Amino acid sequence: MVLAEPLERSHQQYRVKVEQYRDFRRDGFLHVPALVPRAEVAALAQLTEDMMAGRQRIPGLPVPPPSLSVAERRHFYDRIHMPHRTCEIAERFMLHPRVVDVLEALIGPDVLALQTMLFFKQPGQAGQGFHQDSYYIPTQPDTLIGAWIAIDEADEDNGCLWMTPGSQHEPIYPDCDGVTQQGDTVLSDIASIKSASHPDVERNTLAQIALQYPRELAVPAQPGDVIFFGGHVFHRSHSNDSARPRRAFVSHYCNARSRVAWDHGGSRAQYEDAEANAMQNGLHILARGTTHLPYAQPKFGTLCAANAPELYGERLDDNRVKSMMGDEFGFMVLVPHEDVAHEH
Ligand SMILES: O=C(O)CCC(=O)C(=O)O
Repeated sequence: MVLAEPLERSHQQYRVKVEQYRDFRRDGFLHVPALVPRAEVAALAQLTEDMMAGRQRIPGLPVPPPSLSVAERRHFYDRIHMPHRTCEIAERFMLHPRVVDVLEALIGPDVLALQTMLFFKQPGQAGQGFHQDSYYIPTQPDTLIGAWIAIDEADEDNGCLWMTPGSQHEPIYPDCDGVTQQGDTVLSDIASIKSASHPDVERNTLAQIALQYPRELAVPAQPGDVIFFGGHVFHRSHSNDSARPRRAFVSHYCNARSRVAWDHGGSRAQYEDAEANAMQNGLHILARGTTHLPYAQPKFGTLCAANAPELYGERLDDNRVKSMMGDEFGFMVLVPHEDVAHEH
């Protein structure tokens, strides 16, 4: 009998410090420098070059016609959605073990991978105005988090991210302009805003709330840095006013015990039909840990909890209650509760 080789982690584990966990809770975001090796991020940069040149075809997306000039090709895409469902490279970065190490500590231990976006943001391309991600991707309970991987150096000139620290304590403001799927039809007694994500602060009325905060921070980043941000934090980016690209790969996740009705491109009816609303978790990939809810397998076989539970998933003795807690060395670790029977 041939015994299978035991699976091994491809990357050294990233250990989140208690201090970083605290920073994330205090500010609503966490910047982790050099989380993904620069050499690996080059594959994402190459993907964008290949797409713009028409060498790489992503199923379901148009290809720049050969008649376009180089400059026109650079503006052919601004961002693409959900590439992890059609492109191996995107799946690999969505499930990158070091990114998921951080997610495990911040919102885990069980992590469901929901969404991906590849931002091209070439010179002259627009930014995205103030918005809150949980408005677009609802999870119940709301445990949404984004992980923004810098492909290029990002700074104020080429349109880096800007965060409003402390705004993660705000509720979600529904958008009443009807542009997006969910609208505010069932939330008529809640203050609504208009035109979230619009770069013009006169039109995007979420800006009136966001700009009351004393600080808004630019978050410059180097290739391979990852910025994690909660689903309620106000954030935005400005247009790329430099001659350099500002590309980024962004994925969204939630705790794998949250119920997710969302699927990219789902219809409005999906949210209003009680039966359809039941659950879309089975479309999303279990990145880490375990869950009693349905989940999907990664299409291209990237190792994660769904297909390699012995490495990233079910842990020994799974009947015990466990949480991410701070240890005596100042790191976030998964700890069984020895004292669950104790009085609170
Ligand atoms: O990368 C950007 O310019 C905006 C990203 C963003 O706001 C998001 O992913 O929610």
